[in-house]
Amino acid sequence: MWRLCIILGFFTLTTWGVDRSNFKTCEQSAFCRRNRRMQPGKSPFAASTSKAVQIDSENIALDLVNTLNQKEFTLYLKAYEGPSIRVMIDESDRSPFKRYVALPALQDRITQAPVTITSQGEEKMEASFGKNKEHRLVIFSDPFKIEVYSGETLVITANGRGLMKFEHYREREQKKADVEAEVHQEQTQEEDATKVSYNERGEKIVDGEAKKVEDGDPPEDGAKAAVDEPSAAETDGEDLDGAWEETFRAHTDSKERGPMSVGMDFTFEGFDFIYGLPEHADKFALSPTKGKTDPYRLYNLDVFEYETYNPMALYGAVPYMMAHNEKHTVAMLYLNPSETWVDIESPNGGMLSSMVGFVSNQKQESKRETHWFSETGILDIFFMVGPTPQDVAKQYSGITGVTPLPPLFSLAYHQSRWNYNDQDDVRDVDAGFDRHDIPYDVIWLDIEHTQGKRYFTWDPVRFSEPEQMITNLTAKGRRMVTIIDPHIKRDMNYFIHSEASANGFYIKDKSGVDYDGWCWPGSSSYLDFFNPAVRDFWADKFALDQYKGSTEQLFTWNDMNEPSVFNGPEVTMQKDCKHFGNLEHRDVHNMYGLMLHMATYEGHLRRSNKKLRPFVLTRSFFAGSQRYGAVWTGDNMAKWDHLRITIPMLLSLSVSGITFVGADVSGFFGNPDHEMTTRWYQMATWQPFFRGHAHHDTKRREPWLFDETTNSIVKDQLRMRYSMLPLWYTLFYENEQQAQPPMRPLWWNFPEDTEAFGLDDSHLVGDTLLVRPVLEQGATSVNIYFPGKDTVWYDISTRQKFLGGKTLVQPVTIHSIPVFQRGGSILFTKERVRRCSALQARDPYTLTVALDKAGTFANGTVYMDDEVSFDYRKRDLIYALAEYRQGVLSYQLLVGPGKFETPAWVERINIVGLTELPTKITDGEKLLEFSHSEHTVTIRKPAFHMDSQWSLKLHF
Ligand code: NBV
Repeated sequence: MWRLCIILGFFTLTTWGVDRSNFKTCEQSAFCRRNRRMQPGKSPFAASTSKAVQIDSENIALDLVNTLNQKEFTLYLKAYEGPSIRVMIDESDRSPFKRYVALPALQDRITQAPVTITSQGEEKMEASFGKNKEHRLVIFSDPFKIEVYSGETLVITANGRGLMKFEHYREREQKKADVEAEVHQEQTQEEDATKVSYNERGEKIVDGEAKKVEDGDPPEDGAKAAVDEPSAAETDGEDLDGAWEETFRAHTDSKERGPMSVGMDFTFEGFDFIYGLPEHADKFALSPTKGKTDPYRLYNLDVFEYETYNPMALYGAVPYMMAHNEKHTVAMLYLNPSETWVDIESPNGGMLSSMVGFVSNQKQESKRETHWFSETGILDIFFMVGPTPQDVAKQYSGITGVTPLPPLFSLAYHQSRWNYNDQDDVRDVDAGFDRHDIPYDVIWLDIEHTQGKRYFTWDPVRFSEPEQMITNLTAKGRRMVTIIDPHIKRDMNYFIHSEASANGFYIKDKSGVDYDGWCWPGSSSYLDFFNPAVRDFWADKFALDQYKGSTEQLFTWNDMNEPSVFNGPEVTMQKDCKHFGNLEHRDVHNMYGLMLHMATYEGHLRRSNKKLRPFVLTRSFFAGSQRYGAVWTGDNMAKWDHLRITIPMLLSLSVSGITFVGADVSGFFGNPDHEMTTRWYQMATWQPFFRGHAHHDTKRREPWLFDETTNSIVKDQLRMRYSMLPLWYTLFYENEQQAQPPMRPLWWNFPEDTEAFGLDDSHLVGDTLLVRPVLEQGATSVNIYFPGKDTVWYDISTRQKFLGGKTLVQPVTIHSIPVFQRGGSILFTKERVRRCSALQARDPYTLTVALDKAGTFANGTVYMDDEVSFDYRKRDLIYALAEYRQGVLSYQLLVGPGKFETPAWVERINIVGLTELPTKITDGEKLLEFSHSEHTVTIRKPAFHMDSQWSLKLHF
């Protein structure tokens, strides 16, 4: 009963949005308080730079000491191809406790490269890295700090503000004395700020007395949030309880290993714009937090009805940050999967971010100071030195990997709902799309399709013939996805549970028995995916003879993998739970979702004997999750601010390596009106993962249920998406090859265009399209920024030309959103209307050649393969380049075709942006017919083949 009350309480209390009291503030987290209270100053750490050792050509080591307590640490330097450089700081080998290094986030084959000590002495040492040793890293001994140089430019300083903390492991008896000594030292460094706190009413508590906070007097140091029972003593750090045990609401976290936190400051030198750090429902360019809000929190949580524009934690975490200015792009990965907070400060309160034009005059002011701290683990930091966004993405992909090319159908439109009720409902929805001539590829089944929330089973009444149901869809070229969550119903008659409990495959609670938490099936246990045997066990469950009723065309959706535990602290698992390998849950929390995703992906691989490409969607993620498939932004709402936040959320993910991303269309909770539905479909048409999905309490939303106008716009949008599938598919192939995100910010391809740095309302698709969705209710016009001074842009529907480097106000109607093709690009589309992507496979292509400003040049690539298998890795594919140069349009294969065959041909070529009309167009001796309108020359049926070279010539 008490459990039911907790669950009902959780869902009813939160009817109007997130119940913030379910989630910790920094002040309610002991290690966050301890770290955030530190004041910049002289770091107590010293490095013995003169004794640094070149272990081999790829590894350097040196000792560090905490001069306050003489505790010893080791710093390792490693470099990787790309290049990137890694700094690992851990307790010295003599420590009795081995801390966790988050290796599963890294890709299997991570190629080390030389890093060489070039000078060393008492004060500092230098090491060079990079192909031509062009980059370097300088380590200063006392106080310890690190400078990272990209070429000759200082780009990142680590511990420059002396905020490094490394709470060494200590045996229990010793612990209190050690912590007391440290806290005493910190206090002597701290100033009066530590005596300041804030109570629930937002009143300032100075030396224990409450004072009203004046307007414009923001809380400092994260103290805004209320403490359970705040006392001046506690916020002063004199109370050490939090280091050994802490209580949040009804949950007490026993910390048998005591204080283990680590932290460090990183200053991005010369940068006013930093990005990344998903997942937060916040602006794309990250805002200063210090003195304003809580730090950005990275702690994977199931946040019901999340709020926009704040730094609260959400479902996933990528501790990755990118900094960009006109000359440089750099990034860092702070590889730590325990709870992490990140404070951001800008020397001038972030004013420059909003005054972009000002940036170049104020170079000396430009920097972003960040402070990262985690509950446990080591300091393990990778620096990517750029200098371009493209370089950074490649360097980062060398470490955590890329998104493997998805099967084509998964880039098409998905129709989901919690729930499609039974197999008749599935049949009707499927038929509805056909009846209304609307394309779609995949229908999804949520938790109700199972027998009592037992994953890998089917409700015997409502889904009595699953295989038939799936085969009916597959016969039309469509697919199905079912949800598979990681909480396992504790029912001995359920095969997954009986096998898992017999094998000891569950996470244990602190007393060592199988953890029992409350989730959809009721009392549930959670598989320990950190155990390789469990991942194996799980992967085998996808075999067709184990997952009864499944077929190779059934794909998977992993939800609730933060993990979500309804009666757990902050709706997740107790941190003192125990995993395989002597790990506490706190050590690996942010990676649980990744490990499930990994095991599910492996299951898909195995069931087809590694022939077919998996498709697995996950809600929770970590650095490296891109290797296993797609991510969506969880339970958003049918509200305009949620529609708006989708762009910055997906951009943050995309630049952080997680590129196959989307959000529920048109908001999971609530009932969007016609306008919002329209605007959401128009926006999502241009985002990587495109799925309509809704809560069971919402009205049904299959497109034909909308009013006539909305239905017809949505239908047009879906057809537009299908016509653009060649573009998406090519971009995802290029993403696997070159690590460039398909959905990207404007500055990615216009890195010097400062106007683009702070934009949240538009994005690029590849380097070809500029998309400016309509994000405001009732909008009749929008501001559009066209990047690139020397660039021209063509409206994809009117072909009207716009000059880059300008913001224009453009009228909009409900019928479309502004989308432009870059002058200088060639776009490949498939224009025939089909019911699903599989039916387009043999369809002809249309090429739209949008000429550059001079009207003389354009190019573009296209990719084709069998759309489902891994044969493309044997080069059975076509990757081709079309190029227009001074009147000649040529098409040549860059890779392939190998064994790949296609009858696809070119049915139309549009050339936009010619300065004069051609007198004739020829293909060798042959004359090609063409027509023209104001902006475009169109060649119909040139009948070129897509699997061989061709060219044509325009004569003027
Ligand atoms: O499985 C039910 C839902 C699902 O539809 C949604 O997409 C997930 O984000 N799930 C969360 C659990 C319940 C949410 C209230």
